[in-house]
Amino acid sequence: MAAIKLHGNMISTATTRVLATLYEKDLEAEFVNVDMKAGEHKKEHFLSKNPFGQVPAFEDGDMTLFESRAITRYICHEYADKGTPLLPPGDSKKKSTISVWMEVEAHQFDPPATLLTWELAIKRLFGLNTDTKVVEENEAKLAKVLDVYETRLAKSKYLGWDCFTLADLHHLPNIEYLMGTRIKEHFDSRPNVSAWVADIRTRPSWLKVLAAHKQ
Ligand SMILES: N[C@@H](CCC(=O)N[C@@H](CS)C(=O)NCC(=O)O)C(=O)O
Repeated sequence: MAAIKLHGNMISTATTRVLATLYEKDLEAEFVNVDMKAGEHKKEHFLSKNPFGQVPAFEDGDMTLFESRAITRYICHEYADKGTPLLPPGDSKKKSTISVWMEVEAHQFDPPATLLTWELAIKRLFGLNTDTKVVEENEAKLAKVLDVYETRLAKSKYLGWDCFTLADLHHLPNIEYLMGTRIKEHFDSRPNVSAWVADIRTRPSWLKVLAAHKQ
């Protein structure tokens, strides 16, 4: 049995963020499906791993973690010598710049992107009605974030540094959902953003996540 266990659900953006990281790092892991429809994530067994009752939870031997972005950082530090260096070594200027763009993803991109993913992609999967007011508000917020990305990506091939890092990877789950919605236009109409999206969506690690999702 693998020492690493990822407890999650393939519909969950936070789960696939961690899975993509494991694939980038060439790590063997056991995927433990959490049946969210049955409310397994709110049951005691799962709450002992994530007290907020949200997926994912992560185990590596006797270490248990939750919060997808903390888990991806842990994987990168613990397995620095394996696979892609998603947090590449360097001076404080390099590390801090990557860190800025990881924060941007978490605090500027993720809030509108997650709401749009929920309203336009996930709700539809469950036959729920879309709240058009929420969509309008968050579409405008996301467009402003993407304007900043367009400028940044004119100077740098990737967001965090000149190579693919966690700062890029963290975006993939929401981008994937949004590319199946009319929000795609906002990515396509910005040439640098569009080239970046095409690049990161075709990483072998992400294609492996998508293949696992289809199974
Ligand atoms: N900040 C957390 C968010 C986790 C999260 O929101 N998980 C969602 C699925 S993507 C969930 O479990 N939702 C069910 C719920 O909140 O009850 C992370 O990055 O791990």
